[in-house]
Order: sequence, then structure tokens, then C-alpha cells
Amino acid sequence: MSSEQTFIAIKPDGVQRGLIGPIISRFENRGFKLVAIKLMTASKEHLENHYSDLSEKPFFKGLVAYMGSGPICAMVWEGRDAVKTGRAILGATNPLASAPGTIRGDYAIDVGRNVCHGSDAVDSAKKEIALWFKPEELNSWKSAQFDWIY
Ligand code: RTP
Repeated sequence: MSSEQTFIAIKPDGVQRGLIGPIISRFENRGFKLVAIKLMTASKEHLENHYSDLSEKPFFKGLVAYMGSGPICAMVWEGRDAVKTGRAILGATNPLASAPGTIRGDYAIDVGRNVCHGSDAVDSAKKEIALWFKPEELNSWKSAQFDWIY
């Protein structure tokens, strides 16, 4: 089974609204394997680094302030097509365009409070995982369920 990893983060609004459990369940239920997880209040520098490709956007300063306003639940999930499927589970960036059944389509209304983040490409997933986690925080384990999911 060819497998990849993606970085998924429950943003401060998702944590404050008690959505950690429901969001984790969606990834577990779909058949992905949790490889790393931690609650972390990120510094301004860390978030500016994470969103460096958006630094020229008018919403950048507000985005960094929002993301630093409380703890984030940072995770790494693994499985077939984890990056692309992870984005599909999250839904479109703007919750008004997110389909019902997606996380944003079910739990959000405002693009500036869209509950969760997911890597948009395999390369960015690698960079984001390296930014948010030390190598020793990534768990390598065999999920017994994989034999039944794949
Ligand atoms: P994310 O990185 O959070 O998963 O979001 P994304 O790839 O779907 O979207 P991206 O364009 O990278 O935007 C990052 C985050 O910036 C906020 N945003 N605000 N017009 C606005 O006010 C606006 N546009 C984007 C959102 O929180 C978005 O998730």
C-alpha cells in the first residue's frame, strides 16, 4: 500500500469550540492512521513561517493573530492519498463554499474562522510536518485495521 502523510491542524476556534474529538473521528473513521498529535500555542514567528506564502495577502496579519490566539491541535495523519483526501475531508477554504458533510461545511461559516488546516500538497506536507514536529515525535506503528481498510 503506497502511503503518504499530511499535516492537519485544528485551529484555535476549533479547539475552543470543542471540535477536537469530532474532527479526529472523521479521520479515524475514514481509515487514516494518527502518527503524531500535540496541543501547542504557536508563536508569531512560527505562524509567519507556516503561512510564509501568504505574507503579501491583506489578511495575513489577522490570520497570524487568529492562529496565535489559543492552542492549536497539531496532527500528522497517514494513509493512501492522505494529502488530497485530507483536503476533501476539510472542505473548501471558504466555509460558504464547503459542501455539507465536510468539516468546514458542517462546522463553519466564516473564512477567517474555518476551524482546521490541511496541507495542500505532498511537498508542503513534508515542510509543515518538519516545522511542527521533531522527528522523534512521529510514531511509526502498524495499524491492524489497515489489513481491512486496504
Ligand atoms: P489552510 O492553509 O488554513 O488549510 O487554508 P487553505 O490552504 O484552504 O487556504 P489558504 O489560501 O492557504 O489560506 C489560509 C487561511 O487564511 C485564511 N483566509 N482568510 N479572505 C480572507 O479573509 C481569507 N482568505 C484566507 C483562512 O483561515 C485560510 O484557511
